[in-house]
Amino acid sequence: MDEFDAVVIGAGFAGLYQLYRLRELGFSAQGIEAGTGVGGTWYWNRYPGARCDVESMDYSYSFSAELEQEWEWTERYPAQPEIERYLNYVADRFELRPMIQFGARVTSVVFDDRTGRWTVTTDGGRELSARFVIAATGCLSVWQIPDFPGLDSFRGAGYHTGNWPDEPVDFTGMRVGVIGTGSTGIQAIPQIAKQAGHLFVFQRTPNYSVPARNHELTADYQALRKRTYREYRERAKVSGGGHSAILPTRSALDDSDGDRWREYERRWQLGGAPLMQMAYTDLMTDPRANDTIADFVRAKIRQTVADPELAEKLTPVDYPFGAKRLCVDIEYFETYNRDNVTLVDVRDAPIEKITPAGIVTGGTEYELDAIVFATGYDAMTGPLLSMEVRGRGGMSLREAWSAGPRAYLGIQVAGFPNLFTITGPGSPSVLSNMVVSIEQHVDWISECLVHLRTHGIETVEPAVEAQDAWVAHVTAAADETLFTRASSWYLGANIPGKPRVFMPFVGGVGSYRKKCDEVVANGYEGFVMSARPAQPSRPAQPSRPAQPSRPARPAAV
Ligand code: NA7
Repeated sequence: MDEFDAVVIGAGFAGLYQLYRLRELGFSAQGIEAGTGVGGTWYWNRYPGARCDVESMDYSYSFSAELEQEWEWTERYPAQPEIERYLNYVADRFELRPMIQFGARVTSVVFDDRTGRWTVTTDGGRELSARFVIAATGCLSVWQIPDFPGLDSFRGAGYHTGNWPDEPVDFTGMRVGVIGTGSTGIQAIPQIAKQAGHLFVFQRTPNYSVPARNHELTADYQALRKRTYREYRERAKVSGGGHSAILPTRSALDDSDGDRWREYERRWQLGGAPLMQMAYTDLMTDPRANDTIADFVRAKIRQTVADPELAEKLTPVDYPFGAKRLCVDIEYFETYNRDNVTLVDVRDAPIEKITPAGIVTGGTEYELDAIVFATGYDAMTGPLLSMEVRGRGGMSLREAWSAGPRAYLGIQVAGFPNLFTITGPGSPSVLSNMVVSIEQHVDWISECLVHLRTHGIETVEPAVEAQDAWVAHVTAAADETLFTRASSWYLGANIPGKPRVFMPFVGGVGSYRKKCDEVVANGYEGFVMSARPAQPSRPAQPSRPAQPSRPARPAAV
């Protein structure tokens, strides 16, 4: 068996930086990546229109000042190919590629109580032994297709946006169906509409979306940002969402109707999600405040979509603005003014089945040449539970999480010593600029490993009480907001049978970082450290009685 200090699973933003840090600190490390190249999310999501909804100069590593200065971003919001190029550049520049085995998927991660080491097994049958396992598996990497009757019978081409072919797909002249109008559908629909003969959009829930106002970056702007990068990065670290948007100071209800509307309009013209979400302090906590911005976006949709009946169908009415992930688009609502686009509302008449010829809903069969499933992911827990993870005493992660994820700070799970989860459930993760949160976790984990080495400690894992308290805090924080008032993937509501638990931490990256730093300053408060692998200072048990694991999710095509 190959032996390493650490195995890092995944070679996206998180895995690459983690490998870099481990090597710099003198740990032997092996990366395992299912794709044939680096990139993670940005390797798999090659669908037309795929673009990050965080600005490029924010959505980039800060760990290397040289890298920051060398790399030239071309657009305000980076498209998938540009981010993939960036991550390839990083892999080459820091010589990370030789540390990674590509085309190998980790199937199991099993702890040996006797030796205190983990055995990591891949689908190719390779076995690795490591003291530490670091899951850099991403939050949105297990794509999901609902179990539509007849799914396999479709004669045309089927694509999930999160598993897009390497080569561009040509939809010219085709009758194409897109299922799903989340962030992904909203990005793909305008692009596919430009190519397809006819596009049918199957929408169950309309979404709030704000314009990106994407544009090329000027040399002057880049130079300015590069000169002030340090100051800017420090601001992002203590912010709410991990980017430079100025934090609001006023309640939406402090302004007159006219002033508030003008403020929303000003921000709408500038474009992007943070500016809208950061307009006022209470948009995500006070329903009256939220109504003001929801009404503004609804008015914009009605203004943009020429057919009033169609506009109503595209207007979200029954959940708060921002409670499902706010979408950022390029001419999404405008696309419905095209003659070759039809909205099929499947809220009241759900998709009944997929036939060899197309999709049936409301008794009508829509004949299609291709179906694009923009149907989302088994978010946050899915990537970890897609592997067989067994900790102390053979306890499975699936059992430990049968009532929802339980992790301390989103970094570690009681009973799973020396296993770390980058941007795991209970951390700001998907509610933040992922790169900022990833760098913070990687730095924290790396420093923890150095601490263990310096003090001759074999294992680290959370104390059950500390984990319970953190999970309760994450839930209580979410309950104080409007985030829990929508059926979203943040809550696991998109996966049949998944426990409804609000998974990310809503408290913002600044306060979360402070908490993580305090934990370290207080001697890794809440963590149990042991000099010997076989006997932890206190047995770690799952904090709730084990329940039967939920049924496996339907197999995706
Ligand atoms: P999302 O946001 O989970 O969106 C999935 C979409 O698929 C959403 O509109 C769903 O409608 C729709 N859906 C799912 N199942 C069905 C069925 N059975 N029938 C009709 N429509 C269905 O995934 P995305 O990929 O768009 O975005 C994920 C994240 O990736 C995104 O937020 C960014 O962070 C990047 P629903 O709303 O459930 O009614």
